[in-house]
Amino acid sequence: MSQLIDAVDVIVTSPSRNYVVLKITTSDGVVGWGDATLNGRELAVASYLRDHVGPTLVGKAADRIEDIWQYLYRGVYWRRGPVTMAAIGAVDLALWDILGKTLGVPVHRLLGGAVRDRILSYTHATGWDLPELIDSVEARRDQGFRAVRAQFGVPGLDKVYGVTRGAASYEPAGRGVGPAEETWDTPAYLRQAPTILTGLREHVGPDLHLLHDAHHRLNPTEAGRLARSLEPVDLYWLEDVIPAENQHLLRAVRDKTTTPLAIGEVFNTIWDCHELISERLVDYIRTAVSHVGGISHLRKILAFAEVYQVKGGPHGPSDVSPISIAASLHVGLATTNFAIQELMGYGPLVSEVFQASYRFDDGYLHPGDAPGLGVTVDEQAAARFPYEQAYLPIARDRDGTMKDW
Ligand code: EZ4
Ligand code: CO
Repeated sequence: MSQLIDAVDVIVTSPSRNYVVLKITTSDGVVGWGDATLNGRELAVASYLRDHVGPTLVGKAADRIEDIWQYLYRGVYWRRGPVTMAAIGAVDLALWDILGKTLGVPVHRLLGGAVRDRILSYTHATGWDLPELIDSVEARRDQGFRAVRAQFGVPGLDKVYGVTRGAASYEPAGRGVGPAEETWDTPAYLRQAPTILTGLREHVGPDLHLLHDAHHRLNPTEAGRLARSLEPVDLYWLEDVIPAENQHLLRAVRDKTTTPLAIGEVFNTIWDCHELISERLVDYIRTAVSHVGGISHLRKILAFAEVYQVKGGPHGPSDVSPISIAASLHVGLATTNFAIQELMGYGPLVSEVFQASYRFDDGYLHPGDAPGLGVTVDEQAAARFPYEQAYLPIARDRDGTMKDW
């Protein structure tokens, strides 16, 4: 006899960043946790779940995970999009968590079991100039990381997204009623990138994996030039060189370079990125487990990608909660073409709300063997950190024109 879904609750909490947590409780009192966080649009997903999804799930069998996914996707006229898919993702994560807890097994065992012992992980390093960047990368290497994303300042600019000056910690979403505004200069960036990343490679030697993120700011001509100029750096990947929705334009970038390309943290379904995969315009697909409709849908994307020798390297910044990191790691442990997991890391308050059983050791992550996803949420702690408006900064060219995010 299946357990029924008894209650669906939404918790919004802000332990230094805003997180939306979905709590599903079954008739037997089993609790499953899902992540519904959508950076800068958190309350839209909270309302979608609270007002439209939650009431329709009460009374349904909690172990019919795929059918509930289809019900929320095919059964609704309005499909796709980040708000819808983050909401479906949260439900999916919570239901896999419940199934694992009910059976007493970690979720990766429900996905076919481990195909690897541990999952390569990368984190962020940031430095305004080469000496600062080297310090930051070396500090990450001292922590055990074998793969590091390197972001750097651009001469003539005051600020660059994802880059700090000095040793300040970096938390990209600023609190306030609207986004901060920054100035951007593509020619100056294109001049700086090969200089600083070549210098970094010379310093760190050949073994450390280096990654770099261009945050969708280039056109295909600029992107091709950048990717080609970075070939001597031997990047693990170059990320988000052009706006992600301009998929077929990636061919122009591809044709100019052998630098591996990664894109897709803004995609929400397989229908958003199937051409990119089947035409092999990327080496790595970056869809995040919660933003792409959960474990059930990420598995389908990766199964499709496996056919084309494209690998998964999911988004994992501090704006997806530890519940998503755990879910992604369960997928990663059980999915053969899963390459690497981004782990930006969290501020100290986040662990007061989320207690995660995944572990980091020697540059690799493991989801742990706790039943379900292995993350619990302290609701009393969550209540101490009410929602605050917070947004990523936007960037404009020197003449005031908006840049792509
Ligand atoms: O800009 O998480 O790869 N990581 C990134 C992040 C994203 C933010 C968006 O919410 O690109 O820094
Ligand atoms: Co990115």
